[in-house]
Amino acid sequence: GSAPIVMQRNPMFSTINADDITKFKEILGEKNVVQDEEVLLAANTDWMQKYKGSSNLLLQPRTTEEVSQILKYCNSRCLAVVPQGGNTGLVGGSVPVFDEVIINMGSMKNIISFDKDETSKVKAFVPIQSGGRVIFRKTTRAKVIFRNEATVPSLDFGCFVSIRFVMPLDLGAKGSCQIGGNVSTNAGGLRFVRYGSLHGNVLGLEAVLANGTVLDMLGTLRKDNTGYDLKHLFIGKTLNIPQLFEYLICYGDSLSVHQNLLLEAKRKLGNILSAFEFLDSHSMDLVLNHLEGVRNPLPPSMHNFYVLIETTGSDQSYDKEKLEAFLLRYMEVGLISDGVLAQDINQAFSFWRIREGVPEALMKAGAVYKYDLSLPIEKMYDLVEEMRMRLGPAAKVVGYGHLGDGNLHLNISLPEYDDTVLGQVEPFVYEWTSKHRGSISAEHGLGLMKANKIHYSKSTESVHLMVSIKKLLDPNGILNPYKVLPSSLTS
Ligand code: 2HG
Ligand code: ZN
Repeated sequence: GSAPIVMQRNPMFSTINADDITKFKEILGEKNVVQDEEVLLAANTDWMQKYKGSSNLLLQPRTTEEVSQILKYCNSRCLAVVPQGGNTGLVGGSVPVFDEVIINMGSMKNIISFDKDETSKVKAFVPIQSGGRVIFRKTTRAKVIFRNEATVPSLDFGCFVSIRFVMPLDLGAKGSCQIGGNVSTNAGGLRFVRYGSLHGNVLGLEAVLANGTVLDMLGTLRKDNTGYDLKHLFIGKTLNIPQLFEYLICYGDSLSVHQNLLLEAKRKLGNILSAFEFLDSHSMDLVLNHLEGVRNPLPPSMHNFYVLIETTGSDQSYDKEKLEAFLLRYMEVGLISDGVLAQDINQAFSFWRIREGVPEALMKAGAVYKYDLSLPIEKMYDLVEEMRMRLGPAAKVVGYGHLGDGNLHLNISLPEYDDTVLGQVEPFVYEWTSKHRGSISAEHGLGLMKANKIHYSKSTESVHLMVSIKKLLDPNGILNPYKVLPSSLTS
């Protein structure tokens, strides 16, 4: 069953005809104009199998010039498009809603250059998925060496990482997401607490506007105050730091205790702290029940919250000692009930597997309603508890996420999608968040799911300015329609 989103196809958009296909084949060559049913079915369906489009055409450009030509043509014909990267989005932003043409960016994956001194000028082209306004340049795939300098060739992380350089972004979807999608959606992820948002980590980009205009904003200057900073995204900057990682998983009784622990971690671990993640015991149970080979490294107990702490520093024995002392000290004062320090990289991966495995376990458990909220940390878990009370035994309510960033992933798991349950969840969850001055999307974006909910987090004036910007860059609204902004204002 899919989530019901009632929406009309915008009649302004044309539908594909034989001449269009001929034109696309002229631009891209026969084999990059894909009409194969199986390929289309996969590209029409999102990772959660919740949003399904009905596009009949997928295009695979290989250069900026090709992207530009496709868009120029689509714009002149008023054909709507959806740029698609790894299609790992969680809010229905990366798949067509109706018959939009899918522009698959997977062929544009070259690393053009890597400047070992400063910045990676790695370029390829990957689309904006949910913002849908520009298509930009950046690498998509590279062999990754990360976390303790272990080589993990099977992970095609959507960004460039090499020994001694660390990409300031890591997220659960690393195996299939693409850097274009990451940057275009300003993906948050697991290291935000240390490196901050991609807005601050991207030096430049190349963008193709809806009418095919190519904007070269590929500057690599650190300081440049000439006019508006139009790029505001893209060209990743890797950080030249030796990466020695240490990991601690620990648990305790209440999340408010873990909030204190976070404050202490910021104070005591300071600049080596690189992740502070949490999951509640309900999430832990899901992972243990649904994922093979995962086990709880801590002795069985009645504790309610788990926290995974990662540090990244330059002096292994010093960093390890620091983390050990941290564990002992906070066990003594009762903030932590028990904890385990990873002894090697495999154990570290097994800790991460628990945390990163929560969304996967939820998928296996059935249907999920996902909410990705920024909330004041001290209020955060109240919402989970209220929701649990509200829904009773009809659903399993779990809370996990990036505690270090005040980002809660509230997930509601049930055997199948159920409108009655949904009616109890929404708009309650948005109202609650708005009342506490939180954000209804900390990192996943608004996509299709929350396009009409933006007012819970943004003022009318701000939304109108966003609509004006969208209209300026994409006057016909062909780029990823129905997403992000309320359709009543954009069409
Ligand atoms: C994570 O932090 C991702 O694991 C996914 O942002 C969260 O599925 C979710 O709700
Ligand atoms: Zn997350």
